[in-house]
Amino acid sequence: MILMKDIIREGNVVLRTKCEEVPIPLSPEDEQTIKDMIEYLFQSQDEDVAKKYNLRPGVGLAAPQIGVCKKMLVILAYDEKGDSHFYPMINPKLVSYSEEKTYLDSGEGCLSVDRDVKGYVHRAKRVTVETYIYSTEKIMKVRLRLKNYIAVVFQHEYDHLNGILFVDHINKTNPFEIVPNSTPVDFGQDH
Ligand code: K3U
Ligand code: NI
Repeated sequence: MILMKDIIREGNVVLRTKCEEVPIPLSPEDEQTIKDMIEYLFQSQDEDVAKKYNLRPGVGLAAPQIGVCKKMLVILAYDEKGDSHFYPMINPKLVSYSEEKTYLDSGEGCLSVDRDVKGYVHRAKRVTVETYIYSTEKIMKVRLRLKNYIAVVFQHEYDHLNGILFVDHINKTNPFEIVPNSTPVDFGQDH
C-alpha cells in the first residue's frame, strides 16, 4: 500500500527526470507498480480509508511520484458533468492538442508539492492520446480524446513523465494572467 511517506516531493531529482518506456508485456514488477498506483487513487478517494491512513486525495498519479521513472500514469476522476473516468495508462503519447486552451479557476495542486501555489495553468482544452490501457485481463492499445477537466488532469500527469511540475507553467510576475483563447473549465454551480 502506498502511503504519503512514499510520495516523492518537490526537490527530488526523480521528479525532474524524463521517464523511460515500459516494455510490453509488463514485467511482474511494472505490473505491481501500476496496481499500487491504482490502489492509491481508489483508497485516497475513500473518505474512511483516507482518514485512517492520512492519505491526500488524488485524481491522478504518475509513476515518478512514487520513485519509479517509467511512463505509467493513472487517472481516476469525475468530469464536469459528473461522469467517471478511469484510465491506467502505460506509455501514453500526446498525439495532438487543440489551440483552444482551458484552466482550473481554483488552480492546480500536486501530491508532490507541499506548498500552496496560486495561479492559473493554461492547458490544451482537448487532447488526443495514444496509450496502452492496463487491466488484469489484457492490455489494449487505444486512442482517447479527452477534454476539459479530464484533459487538464491528463496533461498534469503527462508532465510528470517529462520532469515537469504544474508550478513551472505559472507566470511568475502575473500568476493569474489570462492567455488568449483560454476559458475556465465549467463545473456548473454545484461544484
Ligand atoms: O485535485 C485534486 C482532487 C482530489 C480529490 C477530489 C478532487 C480533486 C487533488 S491534487 C491531484 O489530484 C493531482 C495529483 C498528482 F499530484 F499526484 F498529480 C492531480 C491534479 C490536480 C489538479 C489538476 C490536475 C491534476
Ligand atoms: Ni502532480
